[in-house]
Amino acid sequence: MKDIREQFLADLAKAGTPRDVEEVRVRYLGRKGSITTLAKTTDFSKLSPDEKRQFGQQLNDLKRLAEEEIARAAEAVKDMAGRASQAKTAPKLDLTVPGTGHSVGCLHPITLVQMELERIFQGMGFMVLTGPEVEVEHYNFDSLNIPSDHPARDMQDTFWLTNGMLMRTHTSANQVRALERFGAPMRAIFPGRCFRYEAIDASHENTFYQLEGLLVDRGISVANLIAVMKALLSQVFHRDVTVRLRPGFFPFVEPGFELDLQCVLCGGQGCSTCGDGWIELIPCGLVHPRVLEYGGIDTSVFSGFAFGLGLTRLAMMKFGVPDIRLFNSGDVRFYEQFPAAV
Ligand code: FA5
Repeated sequence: MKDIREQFLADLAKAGTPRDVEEVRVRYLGRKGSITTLAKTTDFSKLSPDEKRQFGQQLNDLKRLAEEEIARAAEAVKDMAGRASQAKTAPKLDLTVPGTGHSVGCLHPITLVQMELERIFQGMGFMVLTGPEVEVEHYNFDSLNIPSDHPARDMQDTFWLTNGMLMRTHTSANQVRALERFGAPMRAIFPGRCFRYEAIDASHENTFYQLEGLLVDRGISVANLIAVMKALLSQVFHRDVTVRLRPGFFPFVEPGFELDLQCVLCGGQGCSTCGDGWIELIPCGLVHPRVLEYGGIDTSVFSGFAFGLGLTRLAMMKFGVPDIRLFNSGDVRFYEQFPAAV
């Protein structure tokens, strides 16, 4: 029994896999295993009662030891096998490999300029409002003194929806909406996306941003309009820029102007972005009385000015972007070049 015990422990110590352990179990505790055979083949009748008791107890002890040791060994090799297969599939840790780092998102350059303008206009007491991008004809055209037979409609090629609505062609569509809602006096800006069926080039997109401004109060004149435009441009560019004001026609203003910015890319020499050295930036004028009336405003008391700043074009000039198509390109290498805030 002593020999069997020692041999059993030695065999078990060598068992390194679940299969080895099972083999040892069969060899000692199986039907023909040495411990089982010893119990079966011992002729108890030849033993004295004392010897019987002693032998029986030792045999039981050996059996229990064998069972316990096999159970323990089976657990141990199972753990080892699990760890080994995990180690095979787990990625190896190489501390010398350069880290991947986190890529930090950044604000879109148009968002940066929009936020800056909102700050500037809020400083002058303007509300920041928004309106729908899918608009009804009334607010985009008719209430702005552009009836359906007016040639001015041709100036803005439009995406019509099958239900008669349209993708707004300009943020001026917000004017009468706001007048109806807030009345006069009021001052607000409306940044947002506009859509036109355009031939695309370096300075024209089919989807671009404008920032509309509307101020209605008592005794508003062109002098107020020019003062606000000057305050705006000096704060946006943080330096002197050359502008020119020339007459411009829009049915919803009277008189109407075009405020052009001398191209900051070529210094006014003329380039592929501006053409003749000037960028049309802020059409503006005094709000046409008919528009005020559409908004329910008493024109004998109130007058106002409005402007429709090309936000995308302003971002081009501010950051020196030569091609408008880059803004909608989705190219991260372009976006990454802008500051986190302005
Ligand atoms: C208008 O959209 C008028 N609603 C502006 C206005 C508002 C006039 C209030 C008077 C009073 P215009 O079509 O010119 O006007 O567009 C205004 C500005 O939007 C342009 O000066 C230009 O900077 C920008 N813009 C127009 N079309 C595009 C385009 N396809 N791509 C990029 N920017 C454009």
